[in-house]
Amino acid sequence: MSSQDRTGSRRAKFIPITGLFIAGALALSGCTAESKNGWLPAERDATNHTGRIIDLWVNSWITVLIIGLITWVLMIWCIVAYRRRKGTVGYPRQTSYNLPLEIFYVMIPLFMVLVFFYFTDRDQREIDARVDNPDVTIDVRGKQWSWDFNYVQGNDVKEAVYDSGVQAQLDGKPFDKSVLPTLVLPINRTVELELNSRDVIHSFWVPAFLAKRDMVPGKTNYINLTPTALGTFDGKCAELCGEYHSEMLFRVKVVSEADFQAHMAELKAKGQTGNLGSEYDRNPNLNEK
Ligand SMILES: [Cu+2]
Repeated sequence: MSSQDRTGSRRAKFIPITGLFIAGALALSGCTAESKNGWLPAERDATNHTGRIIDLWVNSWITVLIIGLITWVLMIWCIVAYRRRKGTVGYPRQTSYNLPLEIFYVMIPLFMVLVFFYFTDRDQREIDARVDNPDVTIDVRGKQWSWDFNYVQGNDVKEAVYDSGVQAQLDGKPFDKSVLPTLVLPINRTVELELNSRDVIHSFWVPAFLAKRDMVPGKTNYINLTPTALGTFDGKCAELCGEYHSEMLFRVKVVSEADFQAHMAELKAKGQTGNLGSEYDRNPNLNEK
């Protein structure tokens, strides 16, 4: 067999293998509901932000996979095409200082980082923008190890009311989620959550909303969103905050406007009027106003 034939048969083998690899990658990334969401724990329409976050995540992955594929193919090609052949002696030709090539491989990654930066920054601004005059303002206070939800008087809250939670009891027995403190939100209304802590650093996290933000003593952080799907979602503290951190659970219930008003009336009927504000914070140094 001549050397030309050998190269030909090798190439004939290499192409189907590469094809198989690409087809396999595409099949694995097939279009299940989970893969369309980039395996994030959220539906596109949970809030006004979730679609945007899912798009940023999925498109970033598609981009890096394409870049990865090009890089891997080039690497494998170099390894195969320039491998040491039988009968070769000594070192291969040593090269250095290829200025155009060096500029090329500095500029391309820099360009990619800037593109990622641009889209991340654009979406983050959009997500973090505070709405003027939100329909519902809720002062959420994290405490070791539960939550207080203060519905602050405003457009959709006729009278200030509160709900105060106690920590979940995770003792290994089947756990009844209905006893968890529940943040009730009306669908399609603008919501501002004022995130505060009564003691140590906590973190407000609702996976289904793709929203998580630290609650720092003495500082108010904000989450602005509009829930756009009815449902009940799990929430938890996402910052190790002491012995019973894992029991610092809550739920978010997105309900109709009528059900929201019914919940406000229910809290009022229980006598839970007014708000449990910073006067109940545990760190006295932070209460100086
Ligand atoms: Cu916590």
